[in-house]
Amino acid sequence: MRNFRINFFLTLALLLTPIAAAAQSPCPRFPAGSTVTNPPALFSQDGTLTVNLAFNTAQDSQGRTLYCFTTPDGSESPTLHVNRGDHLIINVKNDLPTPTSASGMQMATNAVTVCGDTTMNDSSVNIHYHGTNTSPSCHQDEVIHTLINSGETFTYDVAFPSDEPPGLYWYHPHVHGIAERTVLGGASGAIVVDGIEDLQPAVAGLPQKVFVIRDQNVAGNPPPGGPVPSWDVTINYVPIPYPALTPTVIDMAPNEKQFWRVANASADTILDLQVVYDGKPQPILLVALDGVPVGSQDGSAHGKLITVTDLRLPTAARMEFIVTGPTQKVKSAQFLTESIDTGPDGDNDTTRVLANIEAVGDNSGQDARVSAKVSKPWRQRFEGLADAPVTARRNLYFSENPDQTQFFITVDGARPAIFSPDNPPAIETRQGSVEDWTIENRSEENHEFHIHQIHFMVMSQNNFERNGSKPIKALQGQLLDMIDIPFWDGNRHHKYPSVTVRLDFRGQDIGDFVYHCHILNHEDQGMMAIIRVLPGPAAKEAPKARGLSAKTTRREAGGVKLASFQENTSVK
Ligand SMILES: [Cu+2]
Repeated sequence: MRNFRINFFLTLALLLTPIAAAAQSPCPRFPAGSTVTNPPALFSQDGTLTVNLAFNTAQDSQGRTLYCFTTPDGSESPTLHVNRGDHLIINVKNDLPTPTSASGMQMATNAVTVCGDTTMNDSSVNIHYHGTNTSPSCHQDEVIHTLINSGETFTYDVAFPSDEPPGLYWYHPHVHGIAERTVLGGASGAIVVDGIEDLQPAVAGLPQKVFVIRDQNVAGNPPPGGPVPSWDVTINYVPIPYPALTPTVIDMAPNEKQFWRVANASADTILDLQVVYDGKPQPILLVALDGVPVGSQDGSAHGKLITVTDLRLPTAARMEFIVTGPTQKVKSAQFLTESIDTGPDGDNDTTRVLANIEAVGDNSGQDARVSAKVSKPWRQRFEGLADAPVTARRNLYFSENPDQTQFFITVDGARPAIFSPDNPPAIETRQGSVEDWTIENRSEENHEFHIHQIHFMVMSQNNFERNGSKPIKALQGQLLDMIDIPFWDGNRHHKYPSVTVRLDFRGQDIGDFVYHCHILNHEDQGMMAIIRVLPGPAAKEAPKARGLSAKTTRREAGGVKLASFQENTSVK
C-alpha cells in the first residue's frame, strides 16, 4: 500500500513538475527518472559563435537556490560548439535581483587591474572557460578581477588558438568566495572544440552523447555518512536524488557503439565511472581526457585508445569514451559511480547508479552524431612536451587549518596565505618555460589540482598506495587540466601523497592567472593562488579579442611593477 501511494504521488509529481517548472522557473529541471537528452547545441559559423546568455536564479520545491545561463529563446546552458581558431562571443546579462545590504557580502577590490565592476557582491558573476588554452586577459578567460553585477552586461570575446586540441571543455562562474554555490546551482555548460574525429578516427560518425554531471544539495540537508551522500548528482539536469536514488535513463540500442562525452561539472563531488552489464564492468575505450585526445601528443598526430573498466573523474575533469550497448541477453545495464574514500575530513561520495541503459529511442538533437568526415590531423598545443628541457622545478602543497575554515595551496617554504584577488603572484615564470611541479597533499582529504590556461603532463603519482588509493595507469603521460591527489593518512612517519606534473608555458598565454583545488568549497575558502607568466624573449602573441574597447584600467599599486606584458595582452 505504502509503495503504491508513493508511486502514485511520484507519478503525479512527474506529470506536474515539467509544466510547473516551465511556467515559473527560469532554470527548469527534469523530474527524476527522465531519459537524458543532450543539452541544446549551438554551432559557430564562419569562425564565430555569438551567444546571448542571461544569468538567472530561482528556488526549487526543496528550497535549493538554482542558477542558470539562458539564451533569449529559453535554451538553458547550451553546449557551445566551436572550431580551433574560432572566436566565442558571449554577451552576458546579469538578471539576478539587486542584492540588499542585508545579504552581506560587499568587497571592493584594490587590485591593480579592473575588469567590469569594481565591487564584488552577492550577485556577482563571471565566466571561466575551463580547460581552454585561451588568453587570461580582460574579456577573455580572466577570472581574478572580472565582475558582472546585477543589472550589468558584459561581452566576452574568447579567441581559441589555432592549435587547440579538439575535445570537451566547459564553462562556469568563477567569482572567488561564491563559486561553489553558483556551480551547485547549475550555472554551467559544455564547450566542444569540434574535430576530434581527425585525431581519433574511431569516433567518426558515431552517435554522440554529451553528459554534464552536476551536484546539488540533498533535499532536507541530512548529515552525510553511510548511505547519505554529501551531495546529490544530476545528469543534464535529471536528478538522481537521495534517498530514492532513482536512476535516469540513457538510450542505447543493443550492441550499438556510442561516443560518450562526460564532464564532471560538480562543485565538490568526485566520480568513479563505470558501465556495468549484469554485474560485470564493461570495457571503456578512452578517446580523450580533459579535452585532449589520449596518446595524440607524441608526434604521430594520431590518438591511441586506452581501455579501462572504470576511471576516477575529479571535479571539473572530462572523459570521452566509446562504449558498446548491451546485447539483448543482458538483463541489467547500468552507468554508475563507485564510492570514493576521500579521507577522514572529506566528502561522502557514495555509490550510485546514474542511469539504466535502455533502448528507448531518444533524439539527442543537433549534435547527436560526430561528423563522419575525417580531415588531416593537425599539430596540437603541447606536442613535444615529454622531451622538452625542464627550466624549473617547484614543490607545492595543499593544507588546511585544523577546524577546516581556511584552505591553502602554498609553494614549499613560503608562508601559507588564503587567496585574495589582491594577493601578489605566488609564482612568477616566463613564457617559453617548461616546469616540473610536485604537489603534495598534507591534509586528510582529497584535493583536485587545476591550473588555468594550460594543461600539464602527468609524470608520476607518488605515495598513493598508503591510503588504499593507487596510481591511475591510464593517466600516466597524458595531458590533463585536473588531477586528484589522495588524502594523507595523518601518520607523521608516512610520506605525503603527491603528483609530479610537467607544465607547458611555451604557448601564447601570458599574464596573471590562477591554480587551485577544484573542490569549489575549498577554492572559495582560500585554496587558490596566482601565477604570473612574463613574456618570453621570442614572445608569440595570443590571438586577440576583436572589436572590444578596453575596459581594463591599470594602476600601480603595492610596489608591483606592471611589466610590459599587460601592453601585450590589453584589448585593442
Ligand atoms: Cu580541495
